[in-house]
Amino acid sequence: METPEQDAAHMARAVELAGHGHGSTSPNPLVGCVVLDAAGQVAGEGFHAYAGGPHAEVAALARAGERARGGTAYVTLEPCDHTGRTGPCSRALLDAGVARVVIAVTDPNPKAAGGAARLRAHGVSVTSGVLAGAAERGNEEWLTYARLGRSHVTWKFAATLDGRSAAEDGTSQWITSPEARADVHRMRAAADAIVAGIGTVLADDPGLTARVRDGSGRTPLRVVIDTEGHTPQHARVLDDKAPTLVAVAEDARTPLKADLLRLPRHEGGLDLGALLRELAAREVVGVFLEGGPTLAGSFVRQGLADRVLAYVAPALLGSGRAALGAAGVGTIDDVHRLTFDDFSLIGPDLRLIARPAHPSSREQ
Ligand code: AOF
Ligand code: ZN
Repeated sequence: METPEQDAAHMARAVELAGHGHGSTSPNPLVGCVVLDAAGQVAGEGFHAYAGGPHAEVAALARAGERARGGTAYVTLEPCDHTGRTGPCSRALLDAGVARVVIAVTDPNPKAAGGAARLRAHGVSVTSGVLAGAAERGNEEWLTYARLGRSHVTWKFAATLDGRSAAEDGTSQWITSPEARADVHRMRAAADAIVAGIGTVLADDPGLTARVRDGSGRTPLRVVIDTEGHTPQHARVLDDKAPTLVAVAEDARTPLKADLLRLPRHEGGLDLGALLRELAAREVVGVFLEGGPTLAGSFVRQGLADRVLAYVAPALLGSGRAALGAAGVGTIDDVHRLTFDDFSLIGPDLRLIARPAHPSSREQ
């Protein structure tokens, strides 16, 4: 049997493989798998590439062939035990004669879970929880969606070093570099939906489209948070380049001709939890929240900003609009504490990824 160090190393590779599916598996998870032969040599690797395609285990077993017999499989998510778009991976692992299965994270999807128990019942040795933290982070959007029944939110902003997203006169173009903006496009294209508030639509008339290059023909859904239904009929966000949903209050009186999503009011705006549950029902796993600060403040206040993606330019404004509007903090005790997950230089700018110190999606 492999040592805990070997388990961690092979699972780290499985987590890396899972990431290859980033942006193309929705509404399914990112999953990676490494299969060792009985002698402990890597016999096959696989990952889940697109919904409806082979699961990671099946892809890795296909590469391993007969060498899987008596071997060990490392999977970032508990193998499924159901027949959905494809057959059960528990069965595929048993048929291949795998002797040991190492799992990072338990499958929260009640329709598919049960693979670990099935494997154990058939005499396979099962180890769970290996490198669970890394596997959780790699698949956080889908895990939030599957556990909480709502879409996961990445709030993106660009700001100067002193945290400002626009100058005093409202001008805000090109705070960050072309390299940072290209990175934003990549991150945005991996989302299932792009969300903006009516303030941003009225001020900037953004198209909110993303250049998706995975060949799937997929275009992220555009969502405007527009409590009273004030989106101009000629706004670019209503053009035919991508589908658009305009979220308005249940009782909003609006002449707008668009796909309207009526939601309960909440604290002067809309109930954003209800929005994210409605989006999840439409198989939106991850949303990319852009603009503006008022809407972002509402998401933060309602505890619904799961990940913060900040592009910080080495520049100072000293006055002008803050990146984040009121977020329900009156005193320092109420501060929203985050932890940094990652930082990198993108051109001259700094990219920071942070998440709430007490995330809502993590199992307690
Ligand atoms: C995947 N890829 O590698 C694994 C999954 O839609 P289906 O029938 O393909 O089943 C999707 C469910 O299967 C998914 O929600 C998850 O619970 C489980 N495991 N899914 O798409 C994979 N291992
Ligand atoms: Zn499966």
